[in-house]
Amino acid sequence: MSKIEELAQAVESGKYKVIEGLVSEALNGGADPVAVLNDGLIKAMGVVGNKFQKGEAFVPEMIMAARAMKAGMGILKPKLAGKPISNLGKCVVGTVHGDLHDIGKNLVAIMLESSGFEVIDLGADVPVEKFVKAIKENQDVKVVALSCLLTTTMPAMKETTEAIKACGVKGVKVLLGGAPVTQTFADIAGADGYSPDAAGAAQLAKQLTA
Ligand code: B1M
Repeated sequence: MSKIEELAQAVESGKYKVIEGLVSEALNGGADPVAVLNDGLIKAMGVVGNKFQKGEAFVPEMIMAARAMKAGMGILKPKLAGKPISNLGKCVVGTVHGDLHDIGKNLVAIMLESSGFEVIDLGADVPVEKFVKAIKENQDVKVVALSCLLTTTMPAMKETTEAIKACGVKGVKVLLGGAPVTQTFADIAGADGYSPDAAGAAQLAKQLTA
């Protein structure tokens, strides 16, 4: 079994205490950080999610897996982010209100930062007003990246997008993403773009602000 497979199994089993060591071993053994992320951490989270859907795993298992993912990201983040190449302006990032999922949002923040944006991360379960306040209080906000993981919080994506567009600060691009979101939904919500993954979100942010 490869180190990455071992890592994925440990995340699936929620063995968060061994994750830092396994990520370090994989990296020291020459594994590509992006492969460690995609084939190790993210893949395992998908497996846990599928088990949850089938009633084979429950919320405590999801919490353990999320804790494992967080431990792994602590080691992986510096390898993924590197140093910002330039200052492309500010991006406000957050998971919309009602939604506590923040792992994908954190990845989006890392990718934006590594692309040269200054990231203002508002966290998860963020009220509409907090996004608007962040845009008004920080000059040079070019992009707002909104995340949601629940179908029930998709309306909050639309509500937040509409409030940002109506807040009086011109030129701010709104990007949407997260498992239930599609390009069609992003169009309906009035957003400027959609990306299925974190790397794509950073690319799109650069394109839209070039
Ligand atoms: Co929850 N959960 N969860 N959960 N959870 C899901 C999302 C679920 C799909 C599981 C399932 O049923 N298969 C399901 C949602 C079903 C639905 O709505 N259709 C679900 C549910 C039901 C729930 C609760 C309601 C469970 C309950 O209490 N009964 C509850 C809701 C709490 C709340 O938010 N109010 C809940 C709670 C939790 C935990 C707290 C236990 C934990 C979250 C911990 C945390 O985030 N700190 C958790 C977890 C871990 C999951 C799963 C297993 C993993 C999510 C994850 O982190 N994936 C998830 C199942 C799954 O996804 N397979 C599940 C890894 C992450 C890297 O992927 O966030 O999708 P993701 O990000 C991707 C892309 O989506 C994209 O980029 C990333 C990849 O590069 N992306 C963006 C994300 N945001 C973007 C923004 C962008 C662009 C791209 O901006 C432009």
